[in-house]
Amino acid sequence: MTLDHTPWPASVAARYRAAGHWRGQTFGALLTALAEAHGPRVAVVGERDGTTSRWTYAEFDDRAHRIAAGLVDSGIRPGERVVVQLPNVPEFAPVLFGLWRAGAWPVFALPAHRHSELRHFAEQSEAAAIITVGVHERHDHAATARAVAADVASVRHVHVVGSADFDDLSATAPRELPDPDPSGVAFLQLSGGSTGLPKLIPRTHDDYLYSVRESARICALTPDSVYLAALPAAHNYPLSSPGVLGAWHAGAKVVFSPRPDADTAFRLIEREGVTITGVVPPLAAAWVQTAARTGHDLSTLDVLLVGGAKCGRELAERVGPALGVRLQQVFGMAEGLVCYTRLDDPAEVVLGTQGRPISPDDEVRVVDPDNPLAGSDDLVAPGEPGALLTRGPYTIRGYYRAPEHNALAFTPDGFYRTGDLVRQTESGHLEVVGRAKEQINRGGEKVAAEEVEDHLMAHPDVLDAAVVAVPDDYLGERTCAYVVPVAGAAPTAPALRRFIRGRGVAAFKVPDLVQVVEAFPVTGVGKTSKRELRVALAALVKEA
Ligand code: J2J
Repeated sequence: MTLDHTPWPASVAARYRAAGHWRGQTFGALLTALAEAHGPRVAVVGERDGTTSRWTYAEFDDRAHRIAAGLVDSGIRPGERVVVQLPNVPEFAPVLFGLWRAGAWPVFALPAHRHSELRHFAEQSEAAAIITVGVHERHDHAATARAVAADVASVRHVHVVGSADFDDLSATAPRELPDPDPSGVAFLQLSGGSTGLPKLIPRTHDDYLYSVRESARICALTPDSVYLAALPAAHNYPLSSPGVLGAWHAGAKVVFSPRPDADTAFRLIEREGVTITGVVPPLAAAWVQTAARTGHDLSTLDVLLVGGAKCGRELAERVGPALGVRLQQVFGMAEGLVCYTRLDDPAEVVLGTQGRPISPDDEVRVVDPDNPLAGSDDLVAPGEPGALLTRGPYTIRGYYRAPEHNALAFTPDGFYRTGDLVRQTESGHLEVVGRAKEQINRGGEKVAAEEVEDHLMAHPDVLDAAVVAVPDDYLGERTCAYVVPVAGAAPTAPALRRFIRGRGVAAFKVPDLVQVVEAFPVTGVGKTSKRELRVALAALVKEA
């Protein structure tokens, strides 16, 4: 039998259990324990359609039980996949734990995803259902979900939070359901991707709970902490680093911010006494700017995590003084490995590195950056930059249903090729110095070059396309699509951008710049040279 995912070797799993990393607890069981320990304390604050909800741990637990029972009654079986596309609404919390208690696997779509991505997730996972909202930020998510359901035969139900159907689900009488296997898959997270459509990442209860528990400890969360989910909570970073799950693990209060902008976030920080949150560098920069003129009292805010993309030294130095917080850099990935600077690290480490791994059992190898297939033995000299490989108690050994891709993305001895270029300091801290994957990091939002190229090439006027990153003061990087037209055609940049949008993709993937060129520079072997495209574009940007 071929498995859909690659488990850790039995001896390695036994070692992680013996070390106390994997404790055999499911997320459903965790919530039961939290409700017992913190029942009357507030767990969830969030707004939807102008109404604010405030649920205690006991209410959160009860809602999750009801939704689980409702899902099982609707025919959802353990191990079935359910695509979840929810913005930061309070229902995110009980839906997630309801799915876990039903034994179903959430597949985490981002609110920005559109038909093409949702359809891919549903097809790839053979999802049985989609859970979403109605109209949010002017997009009708329910309509998109229904269109996807019509396209993908496996999808039997679409549940829309806020609809009568969802109210029925949430009103089902709670009952005990069998607890799933804690060593089994709990959910599918999304990869930022570099080749084609995003890969699905199978994470287990055991491995993810370990990273969540340790993240909560490293970020010093206590029941008195208040975590603001400023970024979309389904993303691995606000979900788990330490994220909403880390906050609940500590018995803290989670506040869902409907949007990440400074005005919205600052209002909630003041109103709810937020102590900790996580943002991407462009957002940190915007918050720093707004802080100087805000009337809001941000004095409760103690820790600001910055990660998802490189936080430059200059920004790192401004964050603390401008916002009156302690900066914590975080470098993580949905595939596993997460590094933090520690709250007691010297300033030099906090300002100049992206931290060190969560676990003493995270294995990090920095290898020959010029050999894309370098193994875990091809190490660079200590302190030299190289390609980061990693293996450990919460880093996957393979993507979901992707054997060909896995053969490239993992070494034979199970290390994940992160595609990041790093330098490791003597103290073991990592500094991210670049990237060796065909991905653009647009202020923390990941764009796989090939995915956008494939969309462009579907246009009848386009012969060839190459999408590259261009430096950007605000986002760090923006996307530029180089396009070679078919003979006689003259596609324009606005038309191509419109075309991409019309194919139903997340707005952040629509190229920021489009350059129509006669031909691509080629390398010695006749391949499109993205490096030359980048150089050419840098020159163009300078001229402009
Ligand atoms: C440079 N690049 C970074 C950083 C991520 C915590 C934090 C972030 C993510 C995340 C996450 C970076 N400096 N500080 O899942 O749990 C780039 C790297 C990495 C990729 C992973 C978490 N922090 N990156 O961003 O799966 O290139 O996860 O490999 O979206 O983001 O992207 P993603």
